[in-house]
Amino acid sequence: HLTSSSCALCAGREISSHGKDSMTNPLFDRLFAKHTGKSKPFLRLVDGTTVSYAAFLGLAAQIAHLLTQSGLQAGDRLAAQVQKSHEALALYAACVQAGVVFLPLNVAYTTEELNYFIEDSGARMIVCDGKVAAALSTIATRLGASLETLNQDGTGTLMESARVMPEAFPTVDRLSEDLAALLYTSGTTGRSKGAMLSQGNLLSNAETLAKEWQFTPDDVLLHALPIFHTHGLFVATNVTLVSGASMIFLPQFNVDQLVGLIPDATVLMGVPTFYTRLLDHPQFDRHRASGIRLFVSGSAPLLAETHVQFADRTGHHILERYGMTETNMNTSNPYDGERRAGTVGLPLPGVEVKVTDPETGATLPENTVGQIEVRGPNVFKGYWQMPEKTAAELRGNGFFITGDLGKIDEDGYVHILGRNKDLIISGGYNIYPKEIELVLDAQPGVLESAVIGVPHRDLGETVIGLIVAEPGQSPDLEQIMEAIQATLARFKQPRRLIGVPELPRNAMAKVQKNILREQFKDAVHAV
Ligand code: MCA
Ligand code: AMP
Repeated sequence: HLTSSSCALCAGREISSHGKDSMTNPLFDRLFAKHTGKSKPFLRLVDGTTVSYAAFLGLAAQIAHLLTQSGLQAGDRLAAQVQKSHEALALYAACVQAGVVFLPLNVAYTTEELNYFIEDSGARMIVCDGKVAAALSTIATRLGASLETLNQDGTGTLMESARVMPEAFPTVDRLSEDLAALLYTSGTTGRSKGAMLSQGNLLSNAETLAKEWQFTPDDVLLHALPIFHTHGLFVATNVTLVSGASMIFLPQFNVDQLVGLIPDATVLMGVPTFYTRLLDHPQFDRHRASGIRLFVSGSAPLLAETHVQFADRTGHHILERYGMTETNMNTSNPYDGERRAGTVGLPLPGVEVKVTDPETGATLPENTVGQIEVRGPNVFKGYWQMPEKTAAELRGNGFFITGDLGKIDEDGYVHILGRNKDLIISGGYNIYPKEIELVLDAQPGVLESAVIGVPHRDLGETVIGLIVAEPGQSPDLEQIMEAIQATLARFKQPRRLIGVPELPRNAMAKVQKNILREQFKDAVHAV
């Protein structure tokens, strides 16, 4: 071993010997602490004001004080359903600094959905918008959890209490394998599973992506994604932080706003809907896009046609990558080199990808379709308190069975060609049919239902529900639509319900969704 100043592995880090890292909280140190005192803007907000790295870290420290003073300890869960704001992002940083496990929740979730996540995770603190505080107070009381409010404009009890705290906080010790976040993903049984992500999972992926995508402190990322999912929170934000770049931080996606701001940015990350909407915008052209060095797409398949149209319009080849909540990012098209339309590129450094036979688990040769499995430092620690589900998907040898079907071509590019799991991806949001079918089946007059995804020009896929009536009944489909509003988040609600006499089944009595998808492929036309 060389001295740390001359050793490439140790460059820039305080390391006494390899494997023995003197850093106390690797994720906080590598993402946040190294920016302490920097006056450089970290965020540019929609009103044009900026938040420097120093100010952001001061805010995070104040919140971290509040968390610990409220009794939260390392490893405790904090569930947050809050609108996108710089304070909401500082809450994430505060959790990392205080060693608290961050559990971000989609703002579209209903109270019923939230109750499940809060209860299942055993959250010790809930942070929500003031508008839903009353609805969540019952569960908070039952669990003995604190309840704080944070509104989109930064008002609410969280910041009221935090603002009087010191702007420096003694970072809580955490190890690389300690949990940093719990992100819920739905499941084929209809019961959501909490994916346990460690500090090391998040840090390794952020460092790999920043290097692969050649991020520098000069980059300005145009951030229009939500911050309660992997894409907006870990891919976009962590990569920016690890490279000391900055972000234009928009409260939500708005195509006119995006077109206006694109000339101020160097990178855009989005789901395919971002790119189809940009292509539909008359003012979006080569000139507007000329300052951008990298357009990234992920979370759902980008049609090869969109890739080609975008290249024709702007001269840019969108870089498509592939990831999951459980794994962060697995593959990416190359920054330098061919970005192959219709593929998700090559395995990231340190990540192994293989295609296996779903029956035997044997590795298949190139260009043969099978299930995609991944292994690497990015792969999660398992599902929260669900050892059987973890064992079913995460092999003892570390390979995670993704549920995606695909092949690896002769040049090593991964092609995703279908799903072994019953999943719909609408505008980048994942929807598990089983969860919706359970709600539909419980409606009066409904014998059974099947929920499928059908092609949608704007969202990629959209949800429809096929309803079989109980004998002699004719359920009111409009009433059913109304009844499900309180239970299911808006994005999960079927855009159409259609009555059918029966569902096609195979010899094993399993509903043949492929037949239904074909039969109803034109059931919903793009708005
Ligand atoms: C909004 N609505 C939706 C969706 N979004 N319905 C279905 N699918 C959606 N994705 C509802 C709204 O509630 C509204 O309901 C109606 O549809 C019209 O909304 P619209 O104004 O068109 O929507 P929008 O606000 O413009 O949002 C569309 C969007 C947004 C920009 C595509 O959904 C979005 O930001 N998606 C990104 C999701 C994401 O970050 N995914 C990453 C997950 P009403 O009819 O009542 O008005 S992480 C992941 O997948 C892995 C790890 C990965 O690889 O990244
Ligand atoms: P999530 O559960 O939100 O983490 O979504 C993960 C799923 O999104 C993956 O298992 C894939 O099915 C899908 N996905 C993510 N990125 C891509 C992509 N670039 N192309 C196709 N599917 C993708």
